[in-house]
Amino acid sequence: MTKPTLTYFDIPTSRGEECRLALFIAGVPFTDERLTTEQWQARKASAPFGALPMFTVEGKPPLAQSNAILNMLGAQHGLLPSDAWEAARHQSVMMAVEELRGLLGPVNRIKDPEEKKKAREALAAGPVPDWAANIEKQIAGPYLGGAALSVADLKLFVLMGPLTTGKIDHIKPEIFARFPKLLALVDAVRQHPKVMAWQTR
Ligand SMILES: N[C@@H](CCC(=O)N[C@@H](CS)C(=O)NCC(=O)O)C(=O)O
Repeated sequence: MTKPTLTYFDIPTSRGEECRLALFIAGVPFTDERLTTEQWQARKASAPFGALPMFTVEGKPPLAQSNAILNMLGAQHGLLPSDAWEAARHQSVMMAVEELRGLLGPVNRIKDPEEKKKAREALAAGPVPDWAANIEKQIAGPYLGGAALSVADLKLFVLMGPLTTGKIDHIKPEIFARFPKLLALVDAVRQHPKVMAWQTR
């Protein structure tokens, strides 16, 4: 059996990074395939939904959609609760991460700096803190479900890392000060020994 392959771009962020983190933490040996834009354009038509990440396991067609990949890895490797209701609650948070990405993504692609600033400030004034307030209510602490790390924690961490460290212009990290559980979750994942090992490998 050959190793599974996680295909994404060579960037330490977003949907591919959360899948790589899950694989690394689960201890699954995998081929970390990183495509250039040109390589991706040549393969885009063959991806199930024309987007990355994509997870390929011998004998099966490629699996796409970050949440589907994370759900499968989580269920296989103890990174999702075994209780079906609690697992579904974790999945609802992962879907909420995708909803926020759906708001942030189009703004990231705005070319005009003034227009981008205005759009980001508008998100920071309402939709982003409203989203964070809903997530805050879901967190048991330190992780989403309590003491056990899950794929939903990894997804929240990958999304929130840049937002809480001022890496997204015009979205000030201070807007998250009202959400101590969310900040503590991000810190707990950042300090997890395997997350640190992945980031310093
Ligand atoms: N819902 C999908 C979204 C996938 C997606 O938008 N991927 C982006 C990168 S994060 C992509 O492949 N962009 C390049 C393209 O669409 O050609 C998921 O969660 O995996």
